Amino acid sequence: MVRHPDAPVTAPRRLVRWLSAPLPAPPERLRRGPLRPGSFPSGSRSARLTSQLGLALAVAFGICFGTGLLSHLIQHPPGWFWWPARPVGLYRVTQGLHVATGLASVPLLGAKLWSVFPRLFTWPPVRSIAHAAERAGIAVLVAASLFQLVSGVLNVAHWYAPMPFFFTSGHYWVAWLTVGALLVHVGVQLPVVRDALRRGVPELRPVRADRRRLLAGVGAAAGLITLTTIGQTVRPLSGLAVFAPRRPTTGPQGLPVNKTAVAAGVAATDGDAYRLTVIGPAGPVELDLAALNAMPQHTADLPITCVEGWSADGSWSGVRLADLVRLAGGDPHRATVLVESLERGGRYRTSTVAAPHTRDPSTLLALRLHGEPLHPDHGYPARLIAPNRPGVLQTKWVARITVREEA
Ligand SMILES: Nc1nc2c(c(=O)[nH]1)N[C@H]1C(S)=C(S)[C@@H](COP(=O)(O)O)O[C@H]1N2
Ligand SMILES: [Mo]
Repeated sequence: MVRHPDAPVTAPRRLVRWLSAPLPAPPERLRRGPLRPGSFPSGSRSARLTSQLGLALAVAFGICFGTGLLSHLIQHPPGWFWWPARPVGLYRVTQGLHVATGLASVPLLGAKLWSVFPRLFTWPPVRSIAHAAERAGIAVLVAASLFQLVSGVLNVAHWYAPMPFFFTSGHYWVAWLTVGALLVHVGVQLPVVRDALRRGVPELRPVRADRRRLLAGVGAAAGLITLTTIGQTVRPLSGLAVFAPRRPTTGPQGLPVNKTAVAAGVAATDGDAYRLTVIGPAGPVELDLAALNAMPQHTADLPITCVEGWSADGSWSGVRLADLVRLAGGDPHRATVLVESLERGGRYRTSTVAAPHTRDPSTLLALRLHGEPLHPDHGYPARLIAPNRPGVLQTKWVARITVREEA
């Protein structure tokens, strides 16, 4: 479109002009150290390298954000959200992807930051207001991305000391900040990326060789991290999971433990004195272990899938949750169930079971694992186990079940 020279300058245009008007440069004598021209002679850095790393990171961050958001919604479901009970291992896949893409992003982000590092010292530091805003946006993006990767790795490693905040909330809110800053960054840089990746753009041979070597190295690092950790959730690779904090077969009854009975303060639970209370429309029902064992028993092969990325298969048997709901006069097809633990405190002492899981025949109040009574660390005398649910919702040491009818 050709604008007539006498056409009036519109307000948005005036704003753009004002934002991109050159600001006075700082005095040249401040241009010292890394700010001097030619401070970064490395010829291996190129727009193409940065763009390719950026593309890989955008894919990894995109998957990581999507699967992370899903996990958050499953744990804190808003009214509109619905999560099915089948396929039973779906959450195992999505959460495995979340942790794997997050871990693989570590070398990708490292290489990406190296590739743009000299730009930290561009001169003049700020050319215009628009340029200042862009640089501030990048600062937010870098800080938020580093925060996400570092806090995620610390959480997987159970090292909470360096995190003076509740991990889950911090990781969740900063995820939005990261994605917002990332979208702005992609929007601004898209033309540059498109140019850099266009075929036929000449590239000096040594630059190309360096770029390929670097990409191969970063790819190998990401592959190695994946290979040595993914076995925590992909059983056939469990032998390779030397860097995974949890091996899927290490623990009592061949299953890892998240919180022990001692840590939860329930190690002294006496099976003979145990009573399960089921509260429903027909009033409260009390069941001891003999009564629970006298009910129809069912077996379900279901994984425990911890949000931290490990998962392990178990063969659980016990009473169907749907049968307990019926016993208390509820309708398992419509009922939501609140499950409460003997544990006195702790963030995971209760969980809510939505209707799709309540009515699922493989959702059990499990009394046995692999045919033996539950080990205290796995929830003796009774624990919830349901298909396609995060580990944090698989409440151990269940004491009380409250049936709530859905509208
Ligand atoms: N009451 C109670 N139940 C709980 C927890 C807890 O801290 N308290 N931890 C949960 C978490 S985070 C996971 S991953 C699973 C692990 O089950 P496991 O220890 O039997 O493998 O239990 C869940 N059930
Ligand atoms: Mo967990």
